Parts: sequence; structure tokens; C-alpha cells
Amino acid sequence: MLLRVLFPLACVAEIATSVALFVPLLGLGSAVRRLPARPDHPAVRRTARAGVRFAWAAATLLAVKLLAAGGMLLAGPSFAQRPLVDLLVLAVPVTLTALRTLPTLRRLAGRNEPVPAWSALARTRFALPARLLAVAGGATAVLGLAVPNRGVFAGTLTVFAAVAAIVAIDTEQRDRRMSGRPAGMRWPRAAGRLAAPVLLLVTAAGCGVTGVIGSRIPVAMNMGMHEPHGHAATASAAPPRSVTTLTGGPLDGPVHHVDLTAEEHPARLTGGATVDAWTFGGGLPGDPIRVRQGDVVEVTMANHLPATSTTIHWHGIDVPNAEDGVAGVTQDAVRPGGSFTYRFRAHQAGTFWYHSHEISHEQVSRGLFGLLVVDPAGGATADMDDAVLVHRWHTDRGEKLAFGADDGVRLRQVRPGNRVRLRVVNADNDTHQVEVTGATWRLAALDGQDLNAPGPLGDEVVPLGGGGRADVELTMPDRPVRLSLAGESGPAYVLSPDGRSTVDAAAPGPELDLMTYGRPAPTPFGLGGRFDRDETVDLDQGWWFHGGSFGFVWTMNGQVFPDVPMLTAREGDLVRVTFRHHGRFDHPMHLHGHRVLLLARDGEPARGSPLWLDTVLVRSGETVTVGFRADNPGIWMDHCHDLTHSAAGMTMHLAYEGVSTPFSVGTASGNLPE
Ligand SMILES: [Cu+2]
Repeated sequence: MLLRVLFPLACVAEIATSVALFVPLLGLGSAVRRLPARPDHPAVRRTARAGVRFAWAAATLLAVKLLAAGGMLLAGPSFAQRPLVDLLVLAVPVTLTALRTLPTLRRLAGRNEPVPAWSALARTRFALPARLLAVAGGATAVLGLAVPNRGVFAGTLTVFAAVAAIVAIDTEQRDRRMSGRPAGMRWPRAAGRLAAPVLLLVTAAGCGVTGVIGSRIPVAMNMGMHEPHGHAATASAAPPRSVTTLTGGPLDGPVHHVDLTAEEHPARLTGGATVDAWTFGGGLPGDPIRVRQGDVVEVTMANHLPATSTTIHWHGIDVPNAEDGVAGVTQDAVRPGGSFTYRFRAHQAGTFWYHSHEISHEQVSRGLFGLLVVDPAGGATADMDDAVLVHRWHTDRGEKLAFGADDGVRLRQVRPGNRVRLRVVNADNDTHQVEVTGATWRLAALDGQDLNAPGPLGDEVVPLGGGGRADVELTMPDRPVRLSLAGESGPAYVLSPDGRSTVDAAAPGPELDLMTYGRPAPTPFGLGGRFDRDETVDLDQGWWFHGGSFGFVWTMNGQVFPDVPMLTAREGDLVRVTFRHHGRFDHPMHLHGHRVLLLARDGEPARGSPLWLDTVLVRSGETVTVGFRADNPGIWMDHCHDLTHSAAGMTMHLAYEGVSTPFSVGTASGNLPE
């Protein structure tokens, strides 16, 4: 718990010191460099004093960095990689500066100290350590800001090593000039001043141009032919199966047909704010779909949007791959005027949702999503069963958090004694904390999967990452009950016997520990079992090139989409994936087509009800291990469901061996899944 607070702070401190440290180090280095050129003794003293002050500032920041490194180390050795690399780069120049430069500099800064000969101020032995330290500070600033991958690391160190060599030559030449020794090599004075800045500028410009060009959205890219993650591509003798053939076979039985129309539709929240919305069916959110377990669901989506293609992805339903609705992977995005019919059997009962998977960060944000509830084959058991879709709308009055279109309090009359099931769908990018005031309640299900023996809850709050669902179950008391989001004053759902009374949200209690909630039950595999594949996915962040520009990106194993190596599996494999979150902000990781079993968090095995999830919340500094059976062949997205993160790099794929796709992602097809 302490780590949850400590790690993000340490992370911020680490990044901040990487950048901030460069300022005093550069100040110190340039003070030392300027000393021999000072006109008189008072000027030397002033410059030396400035240098000493810079040294103190640097020492303070270095101490903060050490503390930050210690804090990050608590999460595990791999989490402290960045600060440890920084400290490694800085160690030698810091030591040499402390031993050779600073004692002299402090003497020079002293009021009554005799000033030594001018030539002594240019001695390599005295000046070089501080000047090299400034160069090292530049390298760590770049490494602190950029994405963490080997190429960036090696490139940065190479360039700054060259700068260090230039600085070393310049320092030695100045020493020789001042002391009257032969120069040894031709080294124009201007070279000393200009060589390093020119080298850095040329490198930056070169990186900028190649980075922008190299990261442009490709014309066409096939997601079926990609470098696998951690495994050599296996040459398969059998001809590849196309995703279009992975339809799950013929479907018979009762068909539940739904027509959905994607359309542009200005819509109003209950508070009066207007949303320039795109919707499935005109409402905020789109038309709800409610079917019974075992039904064949057939949805024909007609795209009436004026100028944008779209698709529908069935979030949490393990549909056959051909029905997954990912543009450029399982289908072409449906162009304006076109239509597409999805068919799948609703095997799982529970709370799900559907949303666009074409330019999803924009399309979902504007409203292209809706509720999908699958009632158990025996029928719903609650007397009152309703759902709220949490979403942050961009309105003419700014951002509004709402339950569907309700940005205020929704009231509903419920008879005391009635069994109530409230389904909370997080259709937002941020994590929200579900809170219930006024009744004892249970967390009946997560991500559409009923929990085993969930215990009674009071003021506990349930963290729900973007894309996740939480089902609240309670027996209606004879007083009002409020469902709300902790820390959010916006939307609330109040049930009361008279349909009018309300209750204020109580002060939120502790976060429910999902790792221990409910009772264990047998699972087909466990943490200690044998897995056919064991993968680690490092989640991080930084500045880098993506989509033809330079900006802040979210990385998986140091890379951004489409350069993230994909996970591969053979049908039937048991796969274990460990996510390690090195950066800040929550990452709700969503694997399409499979439910994953939460095995461990921060090394602690799950001890409560089995948690079968489709969206796994991974928070700053956490290590989360999940397992799944590769039993649904296809090419599946595996991405962060903060859709701003997935759009800025945090997207990868799980590809089954021997599966190919005729579709491609890129500007030619207009298939842009994120
Ligand atoms: Cu994320």
C-alpha cells in the first residue's frame, strides 16, 4: 500500500532530477571553463563562488535522486533501472569532481585565499572532471526523458561519449596554451567552443528527421507478419488460416438480431450540456443490447457517419476472431454508407460492453459505445437490474463525468427487500472507485464474471480501470442507497423506497483488496504450474517518435506500436504474462478474445475468489501476473484501455501460430484500430 503512494512520487522525483540536475552541472562545468578567462582576482572569486553554489545544488538533487532510486528499488530491481543507469553514468565524473575540482574551487571562492597563477586555473586535472560531469548530466537528462530501450540508450551514450572526447581535447589544449607547453595537435580555439554544440545539434536534427519519417503511420502493415516477442518465428508446414475463416462455425438456435446505426448526433446530458456525439442509435450511450446466455447474437451495424469509418468490438466477450471488430486485423473498417454483420454465440453471462475499434481513442470518447448484458440461461435473478456506463464527455461546457447521459443524480424508486443488481461499466479512460452508501452490498462480479462467495461490504471502494466492469448486488433497505464514484462530485444513482429521497455519499473507506476478496475456488491452472510460455511486458513512458511526430508516448518493452514485438502462442498453450509498470498512471491492460486469471500482484498470490478478467488494472510500480489458455485462435489485440495510451503506443498483439490476416493497418486502407 505504501508503495502505491511512494512509487509514483519516486518516479516523478527521478524524472525531475534527471532533467533538473543538468542545470547546475552545466553551470558548474561552464564556471570552471570560464575561470582562466576572468579579467582579475575578484572576478575569479565570483565565478568560483557561482561554481560552488552550482555544486551544492547538484549535490542536493543527487541526494534526491538517490532517495528516489531507493524508493523505486522497493518495487523490484528492474524498477530502478533508470536511476541506477543515471547513477552509473554520473559516478566517475562526480567522484573525480569531488576529489579534484571542488577543493580548489572552494579555495578560490574563499575571501582571503591567495589566487594562484592563471595557468593553474586551466589545468586539465582541475577543470576536466567538472566539464565531463556536465556532459554526463546531459546524457542522463536525455535518458531520463526518452523512452527506455536499448537503441536509445546506446545511441545517447555514443553521442555523449563523443562530446566528452571533444571536451577532453579542448580542456587539454587550453591547459597547454596557458602553461606555454606545445599544443601537440592543431586545434583551433573555435573548435573547442563549437564542436560539441554542433555535434549535438546535427545529431538531434538527424534523429528528428529519421524519427519523424520512420514513425509515420505506414501505408499498409499486416499484423499477421510481425516479429514475435521472445520466440523465433516457427515455420509452420500447414498453410496459414485466415482470420476470416475463424468464425466459430455454423450457429443455430435462437437468434437475437439487433440493428445498430452509427450516426453523428448532437446529444444533451441531463444537466443541459451538449455533446457533439457519434452514437450507435442516437443515444448517449448507444442502444443497450440485452440477450440471454446461449443466444446467437446477430448485430448489423450500418455506418451513417458522414466521413469516418467504424467497427464494433465486443469487449469481454470471447467471440471468434472474425467477429472481434478490430479494424485492419479482423476486418476492414466499415466505410460511411457501408454495413457489417457480426454473429457470435453469447456463451458467457455477465456485464459487457461494445465499442468502436477504429480510431477508438476518438470514436469511443465521442460516444460510439453501448451496454451489452448477457442474462444467465435461467433468466436474470435480481428484482431490479440496471447499468451505468461511466464516461467523461467533452461538452460545450467543458468535460463532464456522467453515468450514461446523467451528469447529475439519477433517482429511482425501488421497493425495500428487492434484490438489486447495478452494473457499472467503466467506459472512461481513467480508473474510478465505485462506492455504495446506505446499504450493505457485495461485489457480485468483475468483468462479467461472477465472484465466488463475495463477502458483505460497507464503505470500501472498488477500483475499476478503464474498460472494466463491476456488478454491485444488494438487498434494498428501507432508506436511500447511493451508487457513486469516490472523489467525484458528478454523477450518482440513488435508489429509494419513494423514488425522491437521497443520501449523500459517505467518506470513502479503504480500497477493497481484490486479491483476498471472496473465497478461493478450483481453477484449471495456478501460479506455480507449468506454463508453455512465460512473457514479461514492461510498461513505461517517455518522449519519442510516434505516428510521424515527436511527443509523449507509452511503451511496452521499450517500444511503441507498431514496433512492439507481438506475443505468440500455439493453440492450446498455457501462457503466463507478467506486467511490470515502471512509469506513472494506471494501465488497464485488455487482451481481446480471452479471459485471463489473475495469479499474483507484487509477488503475492491471489488468495480470494478466482478473478477471471478481460481488463487487468496495472498501477504504477506494480508487478501483475496473469495466466490464460490460448484456446481461441486468431490475432488479438492486447492493449491499454486508457485509449489515449493505446493510441500513443501502448498496443501489441497476441498472434496464434499459423493464423494470417488479409487486412492491413495503415493509411491506404484507413484501418487505424487505435
Ligand atoms: Cu495505459
